Amino acid sequence: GHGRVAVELDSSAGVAVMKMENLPVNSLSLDFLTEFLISLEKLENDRGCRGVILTSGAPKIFSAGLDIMEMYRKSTEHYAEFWKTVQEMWLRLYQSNMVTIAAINGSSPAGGCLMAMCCDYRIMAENPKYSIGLNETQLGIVAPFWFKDTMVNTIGNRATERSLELGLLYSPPEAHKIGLVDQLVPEEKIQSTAAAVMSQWLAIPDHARQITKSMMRKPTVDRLLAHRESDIQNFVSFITKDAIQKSLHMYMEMLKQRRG
Ligand code: CO8
Repeated sequence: GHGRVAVELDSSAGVAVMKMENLPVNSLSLDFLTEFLISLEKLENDRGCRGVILTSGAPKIFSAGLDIMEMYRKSTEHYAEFWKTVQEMWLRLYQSNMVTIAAINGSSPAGGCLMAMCCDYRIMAENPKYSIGLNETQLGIVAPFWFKDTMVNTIGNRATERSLELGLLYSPPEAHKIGLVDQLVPEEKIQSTAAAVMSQWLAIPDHARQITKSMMRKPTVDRLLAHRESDIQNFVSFITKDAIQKSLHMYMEMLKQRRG
């Protein structure tokens, strides 16, 4: 399929808006991640684009995180391919040369929170119905070390330890308080605020900012690059365990029942 990532480039500002439109909840399926990577790569190679605002076209949801169906009753080959693509998304987004701003206009659990944390700056709509966090342990699964590293780099060690062990999903004010998001705004102001923040960041010379970003993030990236293959093997052997498949099944049933 096509058109699950809508890209609008404002050439005069040098800023693109990347709107995720994998309805209903922007779950990160293999197909969606592949399309996302192609769109990001195009912008990365476009000299006319210096900044990206990442946001959602799905009502009330930024992204529901990794597509659970990609982790359930599939072949080991499929799991390996899926995980490699998740790694690739993180590597590309976390190391982007562009200024990346997340305009979090909905809930953002797990992989959705990871995507937001990859950005240089996070603005969240102050809607009490939205939440954000790495809730993996609530599904009976464990966030990989590079999810953990990304969170440590964002909110520090202690807040990460507590967040990860309890699988906490934070309301916007809580997320702001611990620094998981940088700014809260009324929902209708989120795009204009993102554009205003973007112009502040773009006032800094690209070269100096890019080298600084790389200096901050490279050690974290290098850790995954050094263990990329074993991280894939870990994921495959973890996700194929009966107990884990059972946990995912129960979690999906819980989601269904919650809906009534
Ligand atoms: N993957 C696949 N399908 C999903 C997902 C998902 N992550 N989330 C929701 N859906 C589906 C629902 O099952 C439902 O499908 P259907 O209509 O066919 O029954 C549809 O999307 C709509 O969902 P809801 O009715 O629940 O919509 P709501 O608006 O009420 O709620 C939420 C939206 C808040 C996103 C809610 O669906 C939710 O909480 N989803 C689960 C989010 C979550 O926990 N994601 C974690 C995924 S794991 C991850 O990202 C990192 C894993 C790291 C792996 C490490 C292993 C080693």
